[in-house]
Amino acid sequence: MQINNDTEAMALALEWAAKGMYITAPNPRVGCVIVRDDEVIGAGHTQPAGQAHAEIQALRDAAARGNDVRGATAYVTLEPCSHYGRTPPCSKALVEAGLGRVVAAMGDPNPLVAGRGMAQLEAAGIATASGLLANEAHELNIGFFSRMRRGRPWVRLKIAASLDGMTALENGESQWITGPEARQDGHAWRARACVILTGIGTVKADDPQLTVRGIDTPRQPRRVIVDSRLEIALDAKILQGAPCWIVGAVPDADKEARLRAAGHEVILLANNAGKVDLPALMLELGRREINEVHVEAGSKLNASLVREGCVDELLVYLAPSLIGSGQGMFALPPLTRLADKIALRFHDVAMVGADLRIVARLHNE
Ligand code: AOF
Ligand code: ZN
Repeated sequence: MQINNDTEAMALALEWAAKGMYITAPNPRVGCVIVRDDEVIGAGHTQPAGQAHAEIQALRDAAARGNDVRGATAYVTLEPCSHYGRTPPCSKALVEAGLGRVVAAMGDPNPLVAGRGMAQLEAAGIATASGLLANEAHELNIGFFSRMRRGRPWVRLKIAASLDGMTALENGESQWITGPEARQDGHAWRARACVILTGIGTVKADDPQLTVRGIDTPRQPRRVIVDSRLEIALDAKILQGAPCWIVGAVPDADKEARLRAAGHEVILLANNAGKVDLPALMLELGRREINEVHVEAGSKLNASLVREGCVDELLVYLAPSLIGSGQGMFALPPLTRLADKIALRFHDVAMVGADLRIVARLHNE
């Protein structure tokens, strides 16, 4: 494949990074492309944690193809690591392989790296550059960056609604508001998250599984249920198949023991009102190396999460239909001053099948 300039090479490295979408967590998805004389001579992406980083994969690919990387340019979507973590430093491997130049899309905010990767390359006489297609690289690992910089995951809240903002009829019926393409698209967003979060209200009302279906992924996100009084029934569908984390506020030795005996973990985090302390939960998820949280919950938990500053992004599918009256997206209290509104910023909009997909942000990572 002919590479005409640095931007084309980095765009290709980003494509490689995306191949790691569902497998690298808690590590970031990184891609690496090695180019010599306008030809790609090696490429790779991050493997599951504990296995090779993107740079090592690309070096191995070049070697397997009999290509000499000495003097070549490596394009990486993240600054090469400089530390001994689960794996040895990529900066060292690049130096030893004799690369001539390394271009990174952006720096690694991991305090263990934070500029030292590029510095080590420069100290070894390798030419470096950083900042090419940085926005794209940032979007790909927004959860990892959030965890590194803020100590908490990037929280994305998904809603499917009619154009007039109803998520269900008054009788609770909600199954097919949006079309099949939007539902499948929703599964891709679930798949990239480390955690799928819901509330006991949704478990009781819908008994959802909240698993990823129809996506080629080796891993199911961890399911987490906010359930202040540990009311969840052991035969709830969400509790089957894999250990869940149940987040309560009110201790109850019997209920805790029963959930634990069934293989689940109980996390107790109460606020002053005797409810789950949601901001504390997000910090706890950050400590557990959760990068991206995907919320699918009802209007009450949605509202609490938004009001308590825990939501970074809304992923809203709007169907071309009107329902009139029913259940809303957020059970927020009425405002008396428009100035008190929760302000968003539209980030992206697309048609998905017959539906509209809107990504709106409350925060920047
Ligand atoms: C890279 N290339 O492909 C990725 C990097 O425990 P380890 O050794 O796997 O290191 C994990 C850290 O390495 C991770 O927190 C992040 O800072 C960086 N990720 N670095 O050079 C890669 N995925
Ligand atoms: Zn590395």
